[in-house]
Amino acid sequence: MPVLRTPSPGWDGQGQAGGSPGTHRVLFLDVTLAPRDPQAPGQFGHPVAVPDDKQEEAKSRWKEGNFNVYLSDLIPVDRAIADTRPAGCSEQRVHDDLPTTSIIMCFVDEVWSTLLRSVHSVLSRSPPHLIEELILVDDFSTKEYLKEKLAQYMLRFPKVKILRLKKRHGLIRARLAGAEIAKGAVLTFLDSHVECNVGWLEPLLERVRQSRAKVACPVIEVISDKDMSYMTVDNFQRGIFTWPMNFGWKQIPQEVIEKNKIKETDIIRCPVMAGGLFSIDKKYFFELGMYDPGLDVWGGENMEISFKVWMCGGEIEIVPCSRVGHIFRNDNPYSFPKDRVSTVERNLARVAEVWLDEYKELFYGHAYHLVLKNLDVGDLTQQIQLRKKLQCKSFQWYLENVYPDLDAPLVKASGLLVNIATARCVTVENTTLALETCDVNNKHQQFNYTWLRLIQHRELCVCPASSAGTPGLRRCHGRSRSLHGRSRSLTWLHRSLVTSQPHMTDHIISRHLQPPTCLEADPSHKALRVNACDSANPYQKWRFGNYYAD
Ligand code: UD2
Ligand code: MN
Repeated sequence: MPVLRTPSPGWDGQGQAGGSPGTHRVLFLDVTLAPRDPQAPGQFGHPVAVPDDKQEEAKSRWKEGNFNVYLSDLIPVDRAIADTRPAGCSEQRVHDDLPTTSIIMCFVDEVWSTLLRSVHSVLSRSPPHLIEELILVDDFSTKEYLKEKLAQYMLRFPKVKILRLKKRHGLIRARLAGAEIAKGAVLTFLDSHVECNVGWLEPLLERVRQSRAKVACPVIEVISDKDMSYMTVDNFQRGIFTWPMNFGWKQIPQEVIEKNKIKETDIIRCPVMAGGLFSIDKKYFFELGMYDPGLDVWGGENMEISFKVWMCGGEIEIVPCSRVGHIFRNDNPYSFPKDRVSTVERNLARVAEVWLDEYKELFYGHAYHLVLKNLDVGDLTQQIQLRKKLQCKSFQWYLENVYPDLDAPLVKASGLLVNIATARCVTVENTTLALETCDVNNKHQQFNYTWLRLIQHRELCVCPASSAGTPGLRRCHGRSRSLHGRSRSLTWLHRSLVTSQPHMTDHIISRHLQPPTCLEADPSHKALRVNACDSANPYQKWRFGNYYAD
């Protein structure tokens, strides 16, 4: 029989005293199967050491989950962990009428003890009346213990439902399958190797109750993959991304914290979420079109949902009083139907195509191999229609209002294009190019060097050889990511060979011609030509007026 242990009074003993009507102090619940053994390995989230005579076994079992599976099996499934919430969290009040939630936990070949600990931590540290159900979505696991044995074990928890997928869907579509059958007002997604800390749930639901367009994420703490200890993380972390859409964490600068008097318990608005752990109003999730179902297996869905939420009127928040531990692993312990890298790249390219507007060039510029391989991202009609229907804002709005600290210059360089030897500037004369005296106010001397490596003047691009055999101009046509065929012949390398050819950085190189050739000022000083590249030749060296990126 489960024992209910409440180290501090669960309900605020004074009823409404000290708080507004209809609210209560966040519940401190921590149910155990039996009184806890303080000597048990890993108890209280402490680190565990592998005994000398078990090193081999521990090593050989590592690959079952890409973490210390041997130790996970030693640790009680309902171990205690330190209450890592910032001071003040336990006094916070939440509404009595919080919405109920369906917990959705997808897994594929998850380690037995870790999956159990995840489930136990949810059920023992959440107010039962708020948990509508816990849906375990089995994404076509191959391990025998996850079949009948798991079903039998979970019989003791009437709220646990197991949804078995008939083929491998990947975590994105598996979550959608869970969402389809969920009955709670709010969906709460969790990974299958987590430990929810005390008081984790109510603060998340409180945010969603406040506004259905708030998507609430707990602080993700670290369960060590090596010694299974539960470790807290620094406060004031935001979820961010860098190009080409790599997720990361970034601390709010100390001066910003001081200037704005940000407290440890304050909600943190995030440009993007990590992906795995969040609560979202179910109806709102469906209105947003859930995840793009064209995203495959793993990766990029956190970018998609984050952009979608922000640009279509919602908010992504980290709730410091809600804390959940997660085993971070160096590699996925399961196989990918296709390889991991190309799966994630394709997912991200779909996200870029639908959400990034003109900024998608930054994505492709930072992942230029995708341009070269002419990646097929599949049909985007539905996603683009959805964005229209929801009347979402532009990516530029997102950058200005949500993530102003992201470095996102639309082009790599711009302004005059000056020849070093002659100090003269490339000038557009009707549809041809000439070298003239430089004049910053001359509109015909303005060029952009784009992320797609075009040298662009309005809709025209510098091409290495026009019909006259000299460099000329051509329509850049469609500036799209698919730079196939003719338009790829319009690409130039400039300042991008710093590591491989440091003596050629000032050159403007066309690799389209064989051997590669360089843009050069003609001896007349009035015209342009292309010639065999020569690192010492100053007539082949160029400088744009402004550089925004390397
Ligand atoms: C992070 C997220 C994860 C997801 C992923 C990008 C956190 C803590 N984790 O990577 O939730 O957003 O980024 O997509 O924010 N799974 C399946 N089927 C699959 C693959 C995975 O069910 O084909 C399950 C898996 O068992 C796990 C969950 O999905 O419970 C997330 O996978 P992960 O733990 O390998 O991802 P993680 O934490 O590296
Ligand atoms: Mn995970």
